[in-house]
Amino acid sequence: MKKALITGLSGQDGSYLAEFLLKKGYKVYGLNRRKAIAGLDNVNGILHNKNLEIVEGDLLETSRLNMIVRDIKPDEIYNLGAQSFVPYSWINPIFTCDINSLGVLRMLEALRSYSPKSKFYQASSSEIFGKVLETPQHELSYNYPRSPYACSKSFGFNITRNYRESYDMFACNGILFNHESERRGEQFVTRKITLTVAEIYLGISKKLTLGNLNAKRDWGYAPDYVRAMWMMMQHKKADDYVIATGKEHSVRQFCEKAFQAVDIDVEWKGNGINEKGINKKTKKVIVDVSNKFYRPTEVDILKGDASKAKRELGWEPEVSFDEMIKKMVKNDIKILEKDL
Ligand code: NAP
Ligand code: F7E
Repeated sequence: MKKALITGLSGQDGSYLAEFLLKKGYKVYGLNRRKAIAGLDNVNGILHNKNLEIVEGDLLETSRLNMIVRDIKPDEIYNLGAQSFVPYSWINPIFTCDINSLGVLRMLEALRSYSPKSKFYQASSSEIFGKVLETPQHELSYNYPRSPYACSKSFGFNITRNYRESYDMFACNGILFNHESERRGEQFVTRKITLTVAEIYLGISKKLTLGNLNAKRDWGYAPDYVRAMWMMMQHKKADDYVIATGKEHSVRQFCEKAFQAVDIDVEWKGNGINEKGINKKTKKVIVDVSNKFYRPTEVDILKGDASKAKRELGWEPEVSFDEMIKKMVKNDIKILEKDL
């Protein structure tokens, strides 16, 4: 039976990946850091699976990581653990880099010392392209990070490639563009929108307040993206791959689609901080803009070129942008209705 270690088990991707690997017959070890309240909601459905083992540990703690890798000697390690919220990386930049940069290096060093044959996947990010110099972005596009988070991920990307080349380790980077789902954290813009749309639909909230409506992202569906992680690890040689849909949408367009999912049409009036989204039927303001959600430096547009992953791995996304939004809104309505 193959053994996989996942850091970031409790997160969006970690939980989907654990389900995916359990279905494939893996023994899965999930790294989990201690919290006052368990916080394992995303993996509730698989917690009692005998092939899932929770391993206590933290990407900040070198000796514990060494011990885990030495004792388990996993066939595959998926390093998904991270401080993943971009705005928080300006509030706590050193903490962010300790987890997202040094955490990667700690894992690679643990592997090099105690399990050099383990395959390693690093959760790299389209944020490394930041202030893009070409569109769409591919594996060799220039890195121009625009936040401490993006800088930390750029280090993680580079050190993974360097260990692959220096020590002949099977270490690959998945450069994943934004991917969302029903399990997306509530602070990220997509989930914030679908949850507030569900609240407005149910009469719990009146208005959605956002930041930069013009920002454009290449949004895909998370379960499609964890499948790509596994495919990279089964490839004959380790490499770096962009995973993306190749289509970009603005935050404003995401909002329109989410409201359409509950039969509300939005029309826009004004610009920048004064822009408002108005319910066409009732004429009430249902979206406004606040400075609070703007960032010191913004990533205006991201759009990925996943042709290498399609050609070499045979990967294709299955769930469309529209389908994903409908799933997210529907699920948020279901969650809220339980408490009504
Ligand atoms: P997420 O939902 O925020 O999950 C992050 C995970 O990391 C959580 O399980 C969290 O555990 C864990 N973690 C945080 N600090 C840790 C530490 N010090 N030690 C060990 N684990 C720690 O993120 P996601 O969306 O699933 O993303 C997975 C990975 O892909 C992340 O590395 C992210 O940066 C990267 N990524 C995400 C996207 C995207 O669009 N989703 C795109 C590109 C790259 P707690 O429950 O304890 O907080
Ligand atoms: O912001 C704009 C915001 O926080 C998307 C992480 O998974 O993907 C994610 O990072 C855009 C930005 O994600 C609000 O300014 C407007 O331009 O959902 P987000 P992100 O920063 O793209 C990458 C690939 C990762 O690697 C990260 O880990 O939306 N925006 N108004 C807003 N964003 C938020 N959060 N909240 C707003 O109210």
